[in-house]
Amino acid sequence: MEHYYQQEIECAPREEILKIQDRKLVEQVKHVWENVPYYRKKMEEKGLTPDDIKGVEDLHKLPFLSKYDLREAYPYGLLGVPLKDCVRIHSTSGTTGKRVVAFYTQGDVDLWEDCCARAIMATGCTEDDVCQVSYGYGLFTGGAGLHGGSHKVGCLTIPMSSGNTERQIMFIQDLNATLICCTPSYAAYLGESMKEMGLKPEDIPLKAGIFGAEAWSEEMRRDIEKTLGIKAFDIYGLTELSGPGVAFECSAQNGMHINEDHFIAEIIDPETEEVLPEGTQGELVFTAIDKKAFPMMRYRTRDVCTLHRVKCSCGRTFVKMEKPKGRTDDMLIIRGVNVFPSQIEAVLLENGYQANYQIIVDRINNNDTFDVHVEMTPEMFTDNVAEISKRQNDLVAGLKSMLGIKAKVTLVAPKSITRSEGKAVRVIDRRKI
Ligand code: DLL
Repeated sequence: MEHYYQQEIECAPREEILKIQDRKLVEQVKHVWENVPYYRKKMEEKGLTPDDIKGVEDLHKLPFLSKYDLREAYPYGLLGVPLKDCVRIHSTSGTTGKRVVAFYTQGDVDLWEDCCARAIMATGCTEDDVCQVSYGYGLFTGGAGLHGGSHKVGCLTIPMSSGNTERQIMFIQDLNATLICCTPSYAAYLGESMKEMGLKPEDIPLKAGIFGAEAWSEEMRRDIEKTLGIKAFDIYGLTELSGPGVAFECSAQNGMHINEDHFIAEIIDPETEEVLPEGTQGELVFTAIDKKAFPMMRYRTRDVCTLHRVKCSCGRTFVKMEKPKGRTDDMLIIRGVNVFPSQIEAVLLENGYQANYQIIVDRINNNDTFDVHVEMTPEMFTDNVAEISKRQNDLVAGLKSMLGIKAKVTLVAPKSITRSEGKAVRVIDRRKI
């Protein structure tokens, strides 16, 4: 049986959702025009006033916002309400430059937690479940978002945060956690640690997991489902748009429903900025139509993705986004070829490896070098040189057929690549371009 948190809206006919979007967009444009001088100036530069935006069909006229604008307006320049009306901030996990600081009113927190509650119930979990939140708590939105959603559903919530893997497993067992929320790379690491402790999937009570905050492949999903004995669901979001829960996966497990009563999605060509038809791959752009403290208009996410409006077996009518392929700023251009870490990951998992790898790119004598370090699993670990060499060659061939270019593959010992409790670091780009 499919469970919903807000069935009426999640399954509303398209026309009804469009009407809601039209109304909210018009209101939001007025709100931003009156309260965010930074964006008003952008509209004026395009010769626009709020009267020009009568509904979703006029969305394409509005100016974009990007990371650049957030940096320029840091910290208060995009605030849509007086600071005294804000109750919370969160911040991105980025390591370079100024971080993004996002503000929330109580109403903004409320709608964000609703989105996370929808994601939790779409996994089949209800108030009868025990939800272990193993995303980081703090400035990162993962912990707070899923924690709030779990409360709204009425789950017994374990606010674990990330780290201390043995205690994570002990709590799952002792407190009967049935749902776990963390990054997919940490879920894979939990599986690995369980194996080492001699635990089998049937020894733990987990039945579902909600994994997001970084790109992960279908192969990795199958791997996690097998080692933890659960169903693994994707969840998408970003700090600028509140956090996790902008989109979430349902029982169909083939793409994430975007919460269209709160966010309008578009796909654009990142070069020409032209809006592309549904079904075409491009950069995902979001307009938040409810959020008042940090109202993002046509925000360029840099995530590369495709949208599909299809009838879903779960009954939800919200448009679906595919798993993001990567980010435009994550995409490596090696010897002129576009390479996403997720493509490399898919080849590794197909060949029986786990997602423990690192991509090292450099430029020597004007030529790009492309090295992939891959951990052997404990089962395949050997000192037989001929066998290692065969395995390496197989991976070189697999990567060549996926990417069209040759990589140097080095197999390394199990556990030699540093594990991450949050988002994994997959790429080291040493090129000085
Ligand atoms: O990662 C929010 C989040 C927390 C999402 C927990 C899901 C679960 P930021 O730190 O601002 O926010 O990073 C946002 O992470 O633009 C994507 O590039 C990437 N990302 C988030 N979810 C997914 C996903 C949180 N399911 C950036 N698949 C986004 C692929 C994802 N990439």
